[in-house]
Amino acid sequence: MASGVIAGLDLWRWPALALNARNEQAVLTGNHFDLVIEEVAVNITGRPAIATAINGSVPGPLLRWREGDTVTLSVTNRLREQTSVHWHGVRSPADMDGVPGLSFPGIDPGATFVYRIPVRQYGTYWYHSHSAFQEQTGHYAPLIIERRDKDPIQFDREYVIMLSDWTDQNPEMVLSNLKQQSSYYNFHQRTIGNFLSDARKGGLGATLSDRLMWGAMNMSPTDILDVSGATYTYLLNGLAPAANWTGLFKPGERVRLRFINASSMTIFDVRIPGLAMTVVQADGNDVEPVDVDEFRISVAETYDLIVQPNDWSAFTIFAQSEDRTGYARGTLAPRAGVVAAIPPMDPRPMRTMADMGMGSMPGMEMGHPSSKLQSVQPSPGHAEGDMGSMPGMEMATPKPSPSIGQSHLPVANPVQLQLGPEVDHVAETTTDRLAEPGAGLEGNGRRILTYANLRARYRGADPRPPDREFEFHLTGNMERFIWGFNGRTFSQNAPIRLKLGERVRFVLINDTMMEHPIHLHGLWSELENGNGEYRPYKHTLNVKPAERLSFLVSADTPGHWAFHCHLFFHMETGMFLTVIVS
Ligand SMILES: [Cu+2]
Repeated sequence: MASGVIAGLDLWRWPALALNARNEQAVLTGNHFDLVIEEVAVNITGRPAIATAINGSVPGPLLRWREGDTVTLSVTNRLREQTSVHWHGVRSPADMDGVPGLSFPGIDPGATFVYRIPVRQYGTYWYHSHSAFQEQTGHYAPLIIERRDKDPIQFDREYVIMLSDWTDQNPEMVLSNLKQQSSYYNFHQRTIGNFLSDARKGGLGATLSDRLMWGAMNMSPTDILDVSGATYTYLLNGLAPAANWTGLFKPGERVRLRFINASSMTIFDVRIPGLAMTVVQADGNDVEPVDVDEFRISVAETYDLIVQPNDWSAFTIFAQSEDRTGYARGTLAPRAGVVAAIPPMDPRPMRTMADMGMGSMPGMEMGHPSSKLQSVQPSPGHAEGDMGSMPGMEMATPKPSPSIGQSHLPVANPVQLQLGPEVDHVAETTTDRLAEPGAGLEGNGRRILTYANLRARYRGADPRPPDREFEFHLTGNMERFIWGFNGRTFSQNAPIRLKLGERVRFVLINDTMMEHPIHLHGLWSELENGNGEYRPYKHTLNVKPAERLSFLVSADTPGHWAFHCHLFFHMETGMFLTVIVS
């Protein structure tokens, strides 16, 4: 089934829904908030389903806090299972961070838990469950913190644009399908027809060796996102595309759009055809304005943009999933009911040898599909793997990338990766990819935001260089759908221990061929992207396949903190660590 057919079917079902869909979102302000978590009946796709809602809606109510206040939030659990609320990107005391089993017990059925948070920041954030499968079933909502000082960003009106992915399937079933067959939701596997046409274009030998190589790795270059539009409906402020969430403007106004990706598994590419966008914040922190035509927003990230529509036309907010199996859509319009064209989706990206970490290896010999997995012991300085003696792909000894350009400290915990059930692939070469737009966005003629463009508006608060460096390999076995750090899953990994007050560097090395949005709770992640003291402060860093990047952390708040991939099913299957600051 082609994605166009899927989208077409959904559109066919949606018009009736569009009539009663809600365009406006509940907003709660002040410094005390009452939230109730309960199941509600919804109809998002044309079929009735049950969602986990906050105060009866999906997404839940927008909370507006004010920097400098202390807020209290009473959260009442009316579910039959435990719940929790995690304030994503908010620097709170650890026992208010809301991750059950770390510095917080969770909220039992029938119980009310009161969060108390001194608000020490501003910007666009969101909140969501950290319990069971609740986030995937609707337990998420936006959070805006207003600046105490005058906001240097000028705008006449603002809208929150919350993107998410909805499935009528039980998420436990989605995960079980992925575990049985990781390509379950991937209808774009290459066929014999593709093979013949590729062979005509690229020659039989090249095509055959390409197929053998991917086959030897049990991988497919069409593995872009694990869960696709085959089961997901992509939502903008809780509404399906045909329901067309609409925000109004008067021509000439500066409109601030606060984009939040509250998806469980979906990375979006966002543009508003006909409008230039100026990026002014990333993950809640001001950045030097960057003019773009399009940006990629990974799961859990937020970006604030200014647009200035100057005439009486409508504009489509178009957020296509990275794998191009569907899109979320809304409209900016000078009056209700006016719509603009929906652009066609871009071509589906394909993973490349660079994504495999094979970019710099000419003449790789393939054709050893049954070669045994080798254990590898990567360490800096042991970069020249003995390639000749190892068959196929599995000899991969990761090489430290020379391209970050930072002076590297001795690694605090040298990482040893064992190929086996938890790791099916290790990138041979990992590189700095911060200036690359990402899979599917190269060469489309549009100006794409990259991480290299993000320059903080203010100098970093902690000028100290790091004392220690920690290396984290992002690893997985795609076939078995197991994900982890350093070749181990959550239960196999010991916590990372930091001393209160110390300054450290975290190095992330992506040995997989998928993006991973890595989120460190409670502490800022200062991305080392070449902007010196003007490093952007982020809470979630999207790491590309075969990418190596680093960020600095000031361990200034004690407690047990979660450090995990924000792709929901990657976290669930092991890509989760505990960081203890004491
Ligand atoms: Cu991941």
